[in-house]
Amino acid sequence: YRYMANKILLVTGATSGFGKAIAEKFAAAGWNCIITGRRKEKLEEWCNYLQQTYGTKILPLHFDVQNRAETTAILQQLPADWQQIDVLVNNAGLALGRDSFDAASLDDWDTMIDTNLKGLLYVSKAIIPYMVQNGKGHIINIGSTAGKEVYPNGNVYCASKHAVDAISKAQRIDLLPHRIKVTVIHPGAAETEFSDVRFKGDGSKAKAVYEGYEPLHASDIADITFYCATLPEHVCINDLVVTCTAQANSFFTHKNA
Ligand code: NDP
Ligand code: 8X3
Repeated sequence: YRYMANKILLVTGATSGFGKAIAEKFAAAGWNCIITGRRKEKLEEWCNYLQQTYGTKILPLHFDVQNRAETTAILQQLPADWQQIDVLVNNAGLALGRDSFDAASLDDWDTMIDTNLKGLLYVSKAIIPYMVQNGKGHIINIGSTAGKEVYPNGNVYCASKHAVDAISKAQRIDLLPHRIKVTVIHPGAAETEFSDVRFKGDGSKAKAVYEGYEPLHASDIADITFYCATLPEHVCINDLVVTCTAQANSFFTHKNA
């Protein structure tokens, strides 16, 4: 691919999984990257690795997307040479628990809504003015197959990802006059820290999710995100569902016995 200097990516949730791989893919292609996450040490470690390995500029910003005041203050005051953001990837997100609607915890629901939905809104609202100012931009939201179908015990996680789908459609309509592209990528099962987080550190439960088939890798989503981000100016992939070959949808994965 073309080596692209002076392009700027902002990806949220870059301390792990998709976000980490996305930052690496873009840095390897010469992009300068703003990477974010709550875990400061992991963020700084990844920042140093990317800078040393690829020689591009990396700006690590450490905040919790659930915190509206902090998220807004940090993102509204980006250093002048970081304001020409070409691509924003709204990736930070999580599932917590896989419990039936009557048994699930309200705290888990709050956290998922505050992160997957409200966090995405706070970040978008802070970054869109730069894109408007620049006269162009590209927002890539990470949804999920859980944003296309509701599966048993998926309740509020699925709802939060359906909301990401709806918000992506809304952004696409309303931001059209500013030449801002909006893409939503809906991945199926991928082995990241996702299930460790969902099952709150129960490693065997997390591992079982990916047994008997080859799930997506974080690098697959990074490659696809990069492809979407580097199409010609007049081309926009609006909505993309991607699963591993063994998975048909939220309900059906062909597992070896
Ligand atoms: P990981 O758990 O590996 O990564 C999640 C990232 O989000 C971490 O970098 C984490 O950073 C960040 N994050 C979580 N909460 C917050 C917060 N409150 N503030 C800031 N950053 C936060 O999971 P994935 O890479 O798999 O998940 C990335 C996205 O992809 C999520 O939106 C997820 O819902 C979605 N997805 C995942 C799929 C999968 O099967 N893995 C499939 C479909 C969609 P830190 O903890 O340092 O804050
Ligand atoms: C993550 C994939 O199927 O666990 O969004 O919801 S799934």
